Amino acid sequence: MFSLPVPSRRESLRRQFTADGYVALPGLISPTGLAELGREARRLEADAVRRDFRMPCMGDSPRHMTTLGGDRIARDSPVIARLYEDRDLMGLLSSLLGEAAVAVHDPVERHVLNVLHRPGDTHGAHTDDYPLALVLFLEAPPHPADGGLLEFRPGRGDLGALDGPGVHRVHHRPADGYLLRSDLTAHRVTPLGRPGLRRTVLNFAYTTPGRQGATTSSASLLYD
Ligand SMILES: O=C(O)CCC(=O)C(=O)O
Ligand SMILES: [Fe+2]
Repeated sequence: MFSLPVPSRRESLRRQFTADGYVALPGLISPTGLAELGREARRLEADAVRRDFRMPCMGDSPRHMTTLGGDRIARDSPVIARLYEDRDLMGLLSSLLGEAAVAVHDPVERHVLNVLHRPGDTHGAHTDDYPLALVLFLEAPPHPADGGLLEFRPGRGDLGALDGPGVHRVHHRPADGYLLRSDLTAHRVTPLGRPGLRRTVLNFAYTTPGRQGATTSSASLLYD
């Protein structure tokens, strides 16, 4: 399912991750994995819920997207639930973090599906409850000018930093992944620019030993 970076590349990826709180993992999903996860996501999307609101605990930043929480995903997609606990994948994440990465206990937040599919759809500014977000791209707008870009500000957890200098803006393609130090790095997804675009991701959240429990109400508002 995954084409994991070879061990000899991991030290330089770890250094990038430590420096920026972000590391790109292009082509992380194998071609057969992308086909299978795409089928799973299309099936799951039928039960996903449209969300249009502002997130009170995240500076009233906008959410315009369709989501499905992890408890529903685990029930309806054993493939994704198994993949989340893949030993080789968690080994990679541990080596990039420089300490053990472990599964999140909360069944809602451990793996979620986020679909942006209407013009203006956006996942507004926030930080996550858990330290690691592995985001897997199943669909993405073809061109950076179409929107759906990840914006983040290395080393800054305050959401206002996203409107200042030093913001990184990244385009991803289907089958790409990235790892984000998501509790300490303010991030958001820019609005889709025109009709006909879709951006579908799975977000796998991981934590460190002994650190469990949500710190904000944001996940319950977005996924319950
Ligand atoms: O879709 C993305 O690239 C970011 C997702 C995200 O930030 C989240 O699910 O918390
Ligand atoms: Fe996030």
